[in-house]
Amino acid sequence: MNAPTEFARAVCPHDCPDTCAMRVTVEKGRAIKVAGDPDHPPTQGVLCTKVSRYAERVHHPKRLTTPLKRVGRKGEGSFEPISWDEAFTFAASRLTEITSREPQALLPYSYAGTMGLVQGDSIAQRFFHQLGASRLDRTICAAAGAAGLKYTYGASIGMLTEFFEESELILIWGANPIASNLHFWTRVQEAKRRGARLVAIDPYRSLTAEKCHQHIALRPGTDGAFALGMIHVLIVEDLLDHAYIAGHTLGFDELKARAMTYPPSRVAHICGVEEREIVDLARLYGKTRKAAIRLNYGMQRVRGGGNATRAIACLPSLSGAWRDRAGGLLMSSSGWAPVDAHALQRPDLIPGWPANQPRVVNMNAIGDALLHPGNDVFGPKIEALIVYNSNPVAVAPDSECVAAGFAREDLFTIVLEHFQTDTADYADLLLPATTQLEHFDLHKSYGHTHVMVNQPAIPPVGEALPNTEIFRGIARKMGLQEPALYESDEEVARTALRWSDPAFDGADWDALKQAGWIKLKLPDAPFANGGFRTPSGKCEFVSARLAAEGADPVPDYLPPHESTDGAPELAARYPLAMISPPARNFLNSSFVNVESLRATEGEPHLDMHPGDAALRNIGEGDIVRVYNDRGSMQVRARVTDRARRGVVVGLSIWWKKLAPDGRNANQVTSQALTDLGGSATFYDCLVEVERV
Ligand SMILES: Nc1nc2c(c(=O)[nH]1)N[C@H]1C(S)=C(S)[C@@H](COP(=O)(O)OP(=O)(O)OC[C@H]3O[C@@H](n4cnc5c(=O)[nH]c(N)nc54)[C@H](O)[C@@H]3O)O[C@H]1N2
Ligand SMILES: Nc1nc2c(c(=O)[nH]1)N[C@H]1C(S)=C(S)[C@@H](COP(=O)(O)OP(=O)(O)OC[C@H]3O[C@@H](n4cnc5c(=O)[nH]c(N)nc54)[C@H](O)[C@@H]3O)O[C@H]1N2
Ligand code: SF4
Ligand SMILES: [Mo]
Repeated sequence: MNAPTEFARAVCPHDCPDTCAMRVTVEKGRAIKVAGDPDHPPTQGVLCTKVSRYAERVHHPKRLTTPLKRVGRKGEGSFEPISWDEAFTFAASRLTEITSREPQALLPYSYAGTMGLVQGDSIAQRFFHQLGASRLDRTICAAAGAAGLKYTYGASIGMLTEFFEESELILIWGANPIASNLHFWTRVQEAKRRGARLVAIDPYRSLTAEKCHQHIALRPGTDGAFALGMIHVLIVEDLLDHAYIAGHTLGFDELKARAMTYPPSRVAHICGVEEREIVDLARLYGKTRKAAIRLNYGMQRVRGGGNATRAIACLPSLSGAWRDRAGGLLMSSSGWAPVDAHALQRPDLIPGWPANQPRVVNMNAIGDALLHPGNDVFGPKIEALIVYNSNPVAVAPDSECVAAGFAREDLFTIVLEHFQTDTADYADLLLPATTQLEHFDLHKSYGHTHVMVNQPAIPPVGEALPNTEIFRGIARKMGLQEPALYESDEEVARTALRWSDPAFDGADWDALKQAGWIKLKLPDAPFANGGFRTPSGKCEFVSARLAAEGADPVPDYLPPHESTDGAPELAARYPLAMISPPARNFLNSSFVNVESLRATEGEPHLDMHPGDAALRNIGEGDIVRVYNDRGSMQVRARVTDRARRGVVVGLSIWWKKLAPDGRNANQVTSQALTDLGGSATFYDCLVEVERV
């Protein structure tokens, strides 16, 4: 007899702009199929390949199913099962001992393993705040771009994704949507059918770039110069919307003065492209009414990422593209959602807040923070670390240093995970967390403008618990009394949104819960009549806030830390610029352990231009060593002109222990930060490559 089949509605939790609605087929308490919800407009019934395999991940034989306590050496990954009561007691006694001496000796480390507002940073943040622990600056991905948008538009807001279908010109800039923003690519396909021209700006001929009409393969980290060159042409050839500039922007004269120092001849030299590529694109852009820019995070993982974002963000305000709903720019839509971060995370629980502000550790410098404690830069030594929703030993830059930090015998580390990742190997206490199919959550999106509710579809696998419940369990054993720590997941979700915001159009929590999602009510062309969220209400070419912080108020080009201009001596020793953008079948380091997806990616590769390969006597399929002063890894070379001359590309992020040599691309990346936002500089990395 067939078991009864149930269907549940869920939301894809992954760090992806698409935030799909999922329908889960459940039989006998197991998820047997996960599919895209045909009723959800952004999802259109389709999931990407990875998440179509979500059931395989949820019911993977290697899911963590009980709490585990370390028995072997640090990093060895040997554990024995213990009960939840023992786990909570152990965690509470160690954390009480450490934080009663020095609260800031405890540091959270988390990112976007789930984008859910509840399982992401609600009870967890309240817990750390209540203890007065160190705070983490969550900067590993998008902080430079977010800062660029904040100083220019006032928030992470931009065009509405659906109207790209009507655009006549789409610049796909530092973005690879076929791999990392699939549902946006569907819109682009529609625009193409209607006659739009597609231009990719990317050092690599990505899956997306090869499908565009034109591909401009500039050097990594030179986008700021490219944009200033375009601005130069727009000004010199008077392809400007003077009325828009006069009414809705601030600082045109200062921007003009800056752009005049970037004639196309100079820019061509900086970017390693032809002069006419800049001039022709600027002309086409300036003359097309419905000109849209899909800017994405690939271009801001370099020293000048914040300034480059600002320079590019000026373009639609110069041309007046904002006047049409199919014109403008989208980097992130996350700022449209009226989320009440204060209510979610309760910084007021910090003892002595707001006078007492515990130190902030930038997550990109976790290696240095763990290894070089006690100096002025990092304050008190970090003695306890709780990692959740992240896999830093694989994903954080300068991995040699990160792993050495995690290996400290005097560091007490708790890891909340689905699997025994590279990071979990270093845990003292490894706690099994539920997946999205097993817990409740609330989501906004950074690629569309729906707010969505995730309902649990199946009971927890093994003894797994939601992150929220794990933090409540530790708090209870520590004797913490604060009621905010013990609110239920749904209570947390209910207070997470500012319902009075006009974008909710009178809807409330019950309406959202009932419907599963709400589309925010926003104008089709958000800045057609100005209305930016900056202090001036204008698009700020010149930023008084930046000036007040002692930074350059006008966007400029900053050469990469690691480049001939930025560090000539280093560039002489390490002449190749390495970028390591996401592989299509992984999601950061998630899914690397799903066998079918790993099989599709094959093995770690390095794409290298035939000219660069010949110089080093490297042939297709050779095993090569990629190295610099920070470390090295071995991968298989693919000799291909997908990589431009001088650039090597290693699609990422492999679990180290599932790579043939036990290493990954972050062996060579650096802890240096961006100009604005303190973001990571993964694509600002010089290496040399040799045949093994
Ligand atoms: N399949 C899949 N999807 C994902 C992810 C994943 O791992 N796998 N990760 C998710 C996450 S966390 C994020 S942040 C997004 C990332 O997705 P995107 O925001 O699209 O960013 P990246 O994929 O890092 O880079 C996009 C493109 O930028 C190019 N690029 C690198 N350096 C430069 C540069 O200096 N200038 C320019 N113009 N281009 C450059 C890269 O070659 C790449 O093709 O994707 C999300 N979606
Ligand atoms: N070389 C290189 N390095 C990079 C990048 C790159 O392009 N190149 N990209 C960077 C970027 S953009 C980002 S965003 C970061 C991403 O780095 P991370 O945010 O660390 O992302 P993942 O590697 O996917 O690891 C997320 C982990 O969270 C776990 N997880 C998921 N859901 C839950 C949950 O509900 N509870 C708990 N406890 N755990 C959960 C997953 O099992 C997974 O192991 O990596 C960065 N690192
Ligand atoms: S990873 Fe992105 S495209 Fe894939 S299902 Fe999730 S939200 Fe959709
Ligand atoms: Mo990211």
